[in-house]
Amino acid sequence: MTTSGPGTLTSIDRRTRLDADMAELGVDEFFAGTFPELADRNGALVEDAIARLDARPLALDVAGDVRSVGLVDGRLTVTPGVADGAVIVDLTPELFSSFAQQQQSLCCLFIGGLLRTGARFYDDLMVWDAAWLALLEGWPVVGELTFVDRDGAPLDLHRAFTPDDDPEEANHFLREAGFLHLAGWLDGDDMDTIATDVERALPSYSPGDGNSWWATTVDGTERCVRLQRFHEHSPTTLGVLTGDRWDQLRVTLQGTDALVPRPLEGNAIEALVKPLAVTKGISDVPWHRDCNLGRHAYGCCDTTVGISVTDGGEGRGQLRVVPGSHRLAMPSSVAGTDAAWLPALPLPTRKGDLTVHLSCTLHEAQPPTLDERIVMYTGFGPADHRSRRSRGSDSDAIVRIRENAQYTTSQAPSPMASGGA
Ligand SMILES: O=C(O)CCC(=O)C(=O)O
Ligand SMILES: [Fe+2]
Repeated sequence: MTTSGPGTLTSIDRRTRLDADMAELGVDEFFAGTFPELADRNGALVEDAIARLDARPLALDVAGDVRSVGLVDGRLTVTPGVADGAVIVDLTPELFSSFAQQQQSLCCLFIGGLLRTGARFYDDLMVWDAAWLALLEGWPVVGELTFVDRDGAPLDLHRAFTPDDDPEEANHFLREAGFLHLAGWLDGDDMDTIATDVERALPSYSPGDGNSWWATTVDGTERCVRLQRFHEHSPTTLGVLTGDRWDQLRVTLQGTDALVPRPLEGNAIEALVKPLAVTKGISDVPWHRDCNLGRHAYGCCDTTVGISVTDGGEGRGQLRVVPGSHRLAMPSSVAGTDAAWLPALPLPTRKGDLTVHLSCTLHEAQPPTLDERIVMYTGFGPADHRSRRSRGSDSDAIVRIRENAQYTTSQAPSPMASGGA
C-alpha cells in the first residue's frame, strides 16, 4: 500500500513535544505502553517505509534487553531478541530513552561515536531514522507529492523571488517546496566588502578554537572553512542582519508563524569558505536535513538562510535541495541516488542572492570544481524556543556532536583531489 503524501504545510511549526515533558523512558514502558498506540496511529506509514526501503529489522540491544522492530507478514511488529538479518544497535538505557523520545537520532549516536555498530550499517541507520520519524511523528516516508501554487496550478520549482514579489506567494512556495531562491535581495558591493572582511578575519581563527571548522586540501593545507560568530568581525554583515531588508525577509518567511532571527550574542552567523579539492574534514556538507541529528519534534522548523557572498552556481559550491523532502521523510542516504523517489534540484545563485531551506528539507553543498566560494549561513526560528535548556533535553549534547563532526567524520574526497575534474 502506498499512502499519499501530505499536502501544503499550513504552518512551518511542526513541534509536537516539549523538553519539559521528557521522562526516563524504559524499554518495557516504551514497547508495552507507548509503541502499540503509535503503531495503531502510524504503523501503515512505517510499513510503507520499510517495504519501500527493503529495510532490515532494527534490533535495539539496551544493556542486554533486546527487541527487534520490523515487518512480520507485512505488519509492523516487535519481537524479543535479534530478528534474522537485523541491524543491531547497542544503547545504554539513557540513550534508549533519548532515542525513544525523538531527542538523539541514530545518525547522531553514530556520528557521536556512541554506538558499537559498525560503519557499514550507516545507511541502515538512516533508513531507521526515517521509519522512526514516521512512527513517532507521523511523518510519511513514501507517497506521491504534488506541488501547487496558491491557485492550485502546478508550481514552477525553478522560480526565484525578488524583493518586489508578493511575500505571500513566496511564503506559500516555502511551505509547499521546503526551500526558496531569493534573487537580488542584498547589495553586491556589500558582498564584496564582506568577502574582504572574511580575508581579514581568517587569522583570528585557529584549529580547535571551538569557533571554527577546518578541512584539509589535496596539497595538505589545512584551511579554515567555517568562521563562526562572523558578525563580530564584519560591520557590513552586522548591518545586513539588522537592516530593513532582513526584517522584510523575516516577515516573508514567517507568514502566519512568529519567527525571530538568531540572537546576536551567540553564533548568529557563520561564514563558509569553500576551497577546491578538499580531501578531509567537512567543508561541503553532504546530503542531510538540519534535523538529522534529532529533536525534530522539539524544534522544527527552523529556517536556514544562505547568503551568497560570491556566485554559487555550477562548479562553484552550489547548494542542491530535494523539493518536498520536508513532507516526505526520504532518508538522506537515498537523496541524489538512482533510488531516490524525490529528485534533487540545484539552486545556482549570484552574489547577493539568498537561499532558504527548512530544517526538515534535504540539502547538500556540492564541492566546488571551478572556483572557491564564500557563503554565509544564518536563520530564523520560532519566537518561542520553548524550554530549550530544561532538564532532560539533549540539545547541548547534539550541538557538541555537530561541532565535533569535523573531527569524527569527513566528506568524500573531492573529485578534484584525484584529478577527476
Ligand atoms: O556547506 C554548505 O554550504 C551547507 C552547510 C549546511 O548545510 C549546514 O551546515 O548544515
Ligand atoms: Fe544543513
